Parts: sequence; C-alpha cells; structure tokens
Amino acid sequence: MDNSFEITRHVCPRNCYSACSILGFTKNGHLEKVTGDPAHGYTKGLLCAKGYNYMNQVYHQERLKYPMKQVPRGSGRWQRISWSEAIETITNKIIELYERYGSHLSLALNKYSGNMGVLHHAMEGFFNGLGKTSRATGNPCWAPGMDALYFDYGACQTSDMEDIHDAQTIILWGVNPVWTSIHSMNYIYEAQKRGAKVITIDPINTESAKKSDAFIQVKPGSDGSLAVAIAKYIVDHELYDLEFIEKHTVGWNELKEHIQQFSMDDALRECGQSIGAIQYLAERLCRDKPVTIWIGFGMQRNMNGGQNVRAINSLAAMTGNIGIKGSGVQFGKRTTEKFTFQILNYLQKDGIEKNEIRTIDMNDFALDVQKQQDPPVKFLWITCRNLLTQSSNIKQLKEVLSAMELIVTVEHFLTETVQFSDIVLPATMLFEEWEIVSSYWHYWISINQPAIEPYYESKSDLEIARLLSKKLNEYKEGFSAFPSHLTDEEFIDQEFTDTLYEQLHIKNWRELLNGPKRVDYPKTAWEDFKFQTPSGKIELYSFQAKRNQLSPFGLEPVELQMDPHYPYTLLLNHEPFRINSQFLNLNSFKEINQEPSVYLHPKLAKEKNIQHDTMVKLLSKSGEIIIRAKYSYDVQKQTLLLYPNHPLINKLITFTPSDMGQYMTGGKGNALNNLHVNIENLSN
Ligand SMILES: Nc1nc2c(c(=O)[nH]1)N[C@H]1C(S)=C(S)[C@@H](COP(=O)(O)OP(=O)(O)OC[C@H]3O[C@@H](n4cnc5c(=O)[nH]c(N)nc54)[C@H](O)[C@@H]3O)O[C@H]1N2
Ligand SMILES: Nc1nc2c(c(=O)[nH]1)N[C@H]1C(S)=C(S)[C@@H](COP(=O)(O)OP(=O)(O)OC[C@H]3O[C@@H](n4cnc5c(=O)[nH]c(N)nc54)[C@H](O)[C@@H]3O)O[C@H]1N2
Ligand code: SF4
Ligand SMILES: [Mo]
Repeated sequence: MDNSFEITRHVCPRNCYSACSILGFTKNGHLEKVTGDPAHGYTKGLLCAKGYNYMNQVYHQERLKYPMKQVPRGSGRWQRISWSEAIETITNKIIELYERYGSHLSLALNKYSGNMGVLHHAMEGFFNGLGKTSRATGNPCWAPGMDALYFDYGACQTSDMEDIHDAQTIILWGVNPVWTSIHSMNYIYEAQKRGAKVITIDPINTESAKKSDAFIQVKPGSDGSLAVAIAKYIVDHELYDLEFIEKHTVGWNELKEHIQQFSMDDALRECGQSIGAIQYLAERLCRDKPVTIWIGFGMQRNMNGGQNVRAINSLAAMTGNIGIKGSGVQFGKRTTEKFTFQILNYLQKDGIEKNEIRTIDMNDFALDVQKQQDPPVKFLWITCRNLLTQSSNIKQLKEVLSAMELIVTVEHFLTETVQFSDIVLPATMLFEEWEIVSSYWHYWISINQPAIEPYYESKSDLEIARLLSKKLNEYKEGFSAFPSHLTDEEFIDQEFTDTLYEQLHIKNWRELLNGPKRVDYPKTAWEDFKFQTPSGKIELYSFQAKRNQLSPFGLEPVELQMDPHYPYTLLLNHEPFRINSQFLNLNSFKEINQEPSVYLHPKLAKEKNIQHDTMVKLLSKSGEIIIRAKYSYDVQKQTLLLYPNHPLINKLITFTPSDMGQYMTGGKGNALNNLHVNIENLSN
C-alpha cells in the first residue's frame, strides 16, 4: 500500500440499511480514493456502487460552493452572497417574525433522510433552543410497520443477520435486498448454500425474487388476505405450534374462531393465489423451521400496510417462529436509541418559554401547513430533504411554498427544492465533518472524521446551527439556547453514556476511529420471550389495537378499494443506483439512470393497444405525465412498474394515509404504493 496516503474513517450516513464504514485515502488535502472498511463486521469492507463513487460526488462539477440567494424565488437568477449576509438575512427574519407573532411558531423545519447522523440533528436542536416552533414530524419509510410490531410484540427488534445462517426458510416479504440492502444478500446466499430455501413474496418479479428458490407474485396490498389463507390452511390441517402458542401468546382461541368466518376462496381471489401456493407456504412455515421472515418497507406503504404486517406477525407466532435462533420477523430497529440526543436538549428555561412543538405531518405536509393559521407558517428551513421530488401533493406544496416569506435550503446540489428557495446554503459532505452514525438494521456504530477541508465555503448543518445561535444571541442574550461554543467533538462526547461504552467494550468514542464496534444486543430478537406488550406475550388479540380503533386481530384481511377510472397500481420501487433522490446526478450513473420507463405486461399492452417502446400517458387523480412504455413479464396485468426514477412522478401522488404509524412515529405512514393510475396509448 502507498504509505503517503492519510487514511481516515467515515460512515455512509444515507437512509440505507447498511450504514457502511468507509476508509478515505487523502493526499495533499485531496481525497484520492475510498474503499470499504474491513473492520466493519456487517458490511465487511464492501460498499455499493454509490459508495465506491463517493469521490465523484464530493468533487462533482455541480456541487454547491457558496451561499446564494435567488431573487425572485423560482427565477433561476442566483447571486452569490457571503455567509454573513446569509446569516444576517435569516436571523433578521427570525427576529421580525418573533416580534410580529410573539412566538416562533411561524418558523417550520422540514428535515428528513439526506443524512441520518446524530449531529445532523443540529437544526432540530437549534429549533428546540428557540422555544415553540413548527416541525415536520412522522415518517415515510416504516411508520405502519413500526406500529404493527408495537401492537403485537411490544417493540421493534431485529436479530443479527448472522442468525439467518440457522434459518431453514427465509421469506423476503415485500423487500428487495438485491437493490436496497446488498450486504444482507451475502448472509442470505450463505444460508442458501447451507440448504435454506428463500421465498420472495412481491407483486414484481424482482432481482431478489430471481435469486430465490420460490416466488409468490401477489396483488399489491393483498398480503393480509394471503396471510389469512395461509393461517386458515394451518388451522384446518392443525399444523400450528401449540406448545409455543400456549407459552408465548394470548388470544389464540379468539383468533381460531375469528379465522373461521373467512372463506378460503375469497382469500385466494383477493391475493390472486392458488391453493397449491398456500399449501407450499403453510408447510414451509410449519415444517421447514426455523423460518426468518423479512418484512420490507415496500409492502407496508399501503393503506392497509400496518394491518398486513400484523397478519405476518401472527403467522410467525402461530407457527412458533419467534425468539428461536434462525427464526423471527425482521423489519428494523432504532439503534439510535442508545445515544443521549443531548443535541436536542438545549431548551429555553422553564418560565421563559416551554419547548412545545407544533407538529406538521411530514407525509401530508402541504395540506397540514395550510391548516396552521395561528400563526401561519412564514419561514421554512429545509435540510436533508428534497421536498419537491419526494413528497405527495406537489401542486399544493408549490402553492404553500409560494406563501412563505423566506425559504432556506441547505444542500449539496441545486435540487428541485433549492430552485424553489430564496437562500441556499452549501453543506459539507461526510469527508469534511465529524459525525456518529448507527443503523436501523445492524448493530454497528461508527464515527465519521473529517479527511479534507470543507468544499469551498460549505459548512456542516451543525456549524450553521451554531452560527445562527450566536447571531441571535447578539440581538438578545439567551434568545437561542443552542450552544454556539461547543465543538463538534464536544457534541460527540455528550452523546455517549457509560452504559453505551460498556455495551461497545470501549472507554472513549475515539477508539471507534480504529474501527466500528457492535453494540451488545442479543443476537436473536425476543430470545428471552419477554414481550413488551401489556400481557408480556405476543398478542394475537390486542386490546391496545382495539383501543386505537383498529382490529384487535392481526389476521384481518383489508381489501383495497380500486377506482375503476384508475384500475392499475403503479409501483415506484427503491432502486440500486440512487437513494431516494440522491446520486441520480453522478456522471458514472447517467448512462444507467437514463430515460424513465413504465413497464407493463404484454397482455395489458395488447388490451390497451400499446406498442413496446412507445410514448404513453399515465394518469392519476392528481395529474398526468407522458412517459415511455416497455413490455415486461416481471409485472402482472394489474401492476405497472416505473424504472428508473422520474423526478416528476410524485406529481401523480395525492397523499393517502396508511392505517398506522401514529403511535411510534407521531403520524400515519404514507401509502405511496396506493398510487392508482390509468395508462393510455397517446393516439387516444
Ligand atoms: N439502493 C437503494 N437502497 C435503499 C433506498 C434506495 O432508494 N436505493 N432507499 C432506502 C429507504 S429510504 C428505504 S425506506 C428502503 C426501502 O427498502 P425496500 O423495502 O426494500 O424497498 P421498496 O422498493 O420500497 O419495496 C420493496 C419491495 O416491496 C414490493 N411491494 C410493493 N408493494 C407491495 C405489496 O403490497 N406487497 C408485497 N408483498 N410487496 C410489495 C415492491 O415491489 C418492492 O420489490 O431502502 C433503503 N435502501
Ligand atoms: N415516489 C416516491 N416518493 C417517495 C418514496 C418512493 O419510494 N417513491 N420514498 C419515500 C421514502 S421511503 C423516503 S425515505 C423519502 C426520502 O426523501 P428525502 O428525505 O427528501 O431524501 P433524499 O431524496 O434521499 O435526500 C434529500 C436531500 O438531502 C441532501 N443531503 C444529503 N446529505 C446532506 C447533508 O449532510 N446536509 C444537508 N443539508 N443535505 C443533505 C441530498 O443532497 C438530497 O437532495 O422519500 C419518500 N418519497
Ligand atoms: S448507500 Fe448503503 S450500501 Fe451504499 S455505501 Fe452507503 S450505506 Fe453502504
Ligand atoms: Mo425511506
């Protein structure tokens, strides 16, 4: 190895299962190359194509270099400004609005998944330090599933992926890890080599389905009916695990009775399966144990998504596939719960102003902002978020943004959202800042250190928060409680507790610069069978769910209503060469991320008189777009697939709440996959 490189440790902070540890190689202040970090026990030194391309993102020709303002908003007439002008304009507006309304409620923050690091909570921390403000809350990724796991098991827990080596059967239920969680595939392939059978349940014949031993092609949103059919088969053939049920569940007798009312024929029709497929799945669940079921985020982004996850939870329980090595329901977990999040806790002193957040639903942002009138939202801070490509109700969102007095976006690139802002502040990237990143999937915690100077005049979100706080306190001492004197490293110091150090087997977080460490969580989720529900057992019948106006039973099929004008479901799945809206502009991916197309089954194409590789119109309740159509046997007749991502596709989406999410994430999930459309030949 060339010893003249300085080697530094980084961690990919994207909203991705892997949270890879990365080694940066720097020479003369220039990042020369990146590799995966072999010290990371989960990702084992491998990155995805995006990770290996980080250099090209850091030195991308379009990366923002300076603060800029745009007058008027949306005109494209950007003008470079100094940091002091930017901070002054922003703080003056904050003060003016405070004086006008007597509180900071007219300030709103919309931040989500651009960077998931702990120190990237600085803007939430800054807003907390002002007093009462407005805040986008909720979660588009996993809200319904989180609540479902909460109702049935009492919490979200995942087993270490190494446990999957002991599985006999692995069910990938609405998840496509070949695209979205590549490191997990190595564990799955290992298990397959040992003889485990992998089954994918998905409306699309995905890359993961193609690597599986069996593929069950379901109708979108019909997983609850599929689970009911399997449960009925299991009950009828007495295949359930009675010993497990008696020891670890409540509500079995009620459930057995409840299932009787559903007809097998109805359930089969709703999910589009044959009895042979049901028999196959029932037998794998009961005879080829232990069974690991990985429930994806994709399948729960439905109006009935939470209920469908609960149906799978019940199936896993009645077949005794919980708490035993190699079994379990995998969904996700918040490893971030280990940190103090002191960064959020610099509040105004009691008596001056209590910290109360006015919540605005992140998934229904446009309409919910409009509802807030006392006072109205006049100032919007957007960070780590590309609102105008990732949200629903884009048309209303633009109207809402037009009514703001100041929009500030902190970004790396001139995104669609930046183009709708007044001021853009350039953000540093992972090679230019300190950060702590953990995963929602594995248990490894990593520290990110700076390798190079910030790109041109870019600053971290934390540094921006400090600058704002300092300036506001010049106006009035104590106006902002966010500490402007603490360094990045001091902020990191405060995030670790003695308990966490013990669980990581280290004495100081700086030891993580020698390599990430695994937190001592039990390897197998629920191995102590102490469920965190009110009964302490798995609740096949949940009073808590009932109190929340939900079915007490997980096994409850909820059929999706289709509008005959829009009879097809358009899926916009997460893709390998982007993370949401990020990386699409990488030069090396431009060839891959070419023109978006809608894929349809040739039988549907015939009915609609659509030729392969021609332009078609896609229509939804909210709008229409013209797009290229291609034939595919990977989709069924009632499902269309969009690939690669289309930045304008979200204009077709009207926000539809999913059934759950309130409990664990503060708002219902976004049923993005209930995007019902029609498709027309252009000559119509
Ligand atoms: N490369 C890459 N990785 C990513 C991301 C990315 O954009 N790119 N995004 C990250 C983020 S933010 C998230 S939330 C996750 C998402 O990770 P995943 O959950 O894996 O991704 P999705 O593409 O949302 O959905 C997975 C699968 O669910 C299927 N599906 C859709 N509807 C249904 C249904 O009704 N029933 C069933 N059984 N299946 C259904 C889809 O066809 C798809 O194959 O990935 C993370 N990782
Ligand atoms: N049609 C459709 N819409 C969807 C989805 C879908 O599947 N289909 N998925 C939904 C899901 S699951 C999610 S998670 C959301 C994601 O939506 P968003 O949270 O908006 O996520 P991204 O598009 O990944 O990134 C947002 C922006 O953050 C910027 N960024 C990255 N790092 C930093 C940083 O350190 N500082 C600052 N200030 N900015 C940074 C990036 O450049 C990027 O422009 O989209 C949702 N919307
Ligand atoms: S996007 Fe995911 S897989 Fe790729 S480098 Fe980042 S964390 Fe790793
Ligand atoms: Mo997500």
